[in-house]
Amino acid sequence: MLKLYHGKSSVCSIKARIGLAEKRLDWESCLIDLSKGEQFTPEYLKLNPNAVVPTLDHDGFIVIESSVILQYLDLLNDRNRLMPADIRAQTRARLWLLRTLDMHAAINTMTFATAGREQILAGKTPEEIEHSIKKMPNPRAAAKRRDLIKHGISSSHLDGDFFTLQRMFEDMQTALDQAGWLAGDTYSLADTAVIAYVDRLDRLGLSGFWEERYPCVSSWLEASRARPSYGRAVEAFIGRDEAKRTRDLGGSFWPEIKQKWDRFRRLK
Ligand SMILES: N[C@@H](CCC(=O)N[C@@H](CS)C(=O)NCC(=O)O)C(=O)O
Repeated sequence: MLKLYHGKSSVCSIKARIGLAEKRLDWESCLIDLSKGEQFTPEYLKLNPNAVVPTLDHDGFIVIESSVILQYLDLLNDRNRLMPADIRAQTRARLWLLRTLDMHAAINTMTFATAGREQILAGKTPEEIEHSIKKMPNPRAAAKRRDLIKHGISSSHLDGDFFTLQRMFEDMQTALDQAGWLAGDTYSLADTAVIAYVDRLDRLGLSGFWEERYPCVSSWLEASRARPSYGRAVEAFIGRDEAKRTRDLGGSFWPEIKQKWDRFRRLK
C-alpha cells in the first residue's frame, strides 16, 4: 500500500499527488498540518528528518524528496509511463526534475514574503513564530524563513530568486515554443514536476511574472490544469474560499514586486 504524508496546499505535496493521479495509483492519505507544526513530531521526523512534506511510505519503504517520489511512482507500473523513452526527451525531463530544487527555493521565497507571511503574522505571536522557526532542522532554511518574516518583499532573497524565475520562464518559453510539453511532444514527468510551482505563483496572484513575456507558459498551465490529475490533486484539497484569500493577499503585493522585477530585468 502507498501512503502519502502530505500538506493540503504544499507545492511539493501537490507535485506528488499529481504524480499519483497521473499514474492512477491508489493511495492512503495522511495529512500533515504544517501550520500546526505536525512536521516536527518525533514520529514524523523518523520518516523525514528534514521535517518537510511530502513523504511516501510504500509498505515500509520510505521515499522523500518530491522529484524522487515522482520517479519512484513512475517505475511502479507501466501504465502511462511519464519518463520519456527517447533518450533526449528523457535527458530534458531529468534536467527539469533537477531544477525543481531551485524553483522550490524561489517559490518558497515568494510565498513567505507575501501571503504566507501575512497569514503567519496574523495567526501567531512573535514568540510563537520564533519557537516554530527554531524547530526547523536546517539552519539555513530557518535563517531564510526568519529573514522573510522580518523583511517580507524587501528581503535580500528576492534578487537571487528573480534570477531563478527569469531563467525558468525563459527556458519554459523556449521549450514550449518548440513542442507541446516541457520535454517534447508528449506530457512527461517534467510537466508533472513543474506545474505545482507555476500553479502556486498563479494562486499567489503573481502570474504577472510570465503573462506578458512568456505566453507559452500560460497556455501550458491551462493545458496542465485541464488534465484530470489537476482536479484530483489540487482542487480537491484547496477550497475556493482559501484560494480567493491567497490570491487577494498575494496579489496585493504584485505592484511592488513588479517594480523590483522590472528593475532586476533592466539590470540583466
Ligand atoms: N526538496 C523537498 C522540499 C520539501 C519542502 O520544503 N516542503 C515544504 C512544503 S512545500 C515543507 O514541508 N515545509 C515545512 C515548513 O515550512 O516547516 C521536496 O521537494 O520534497
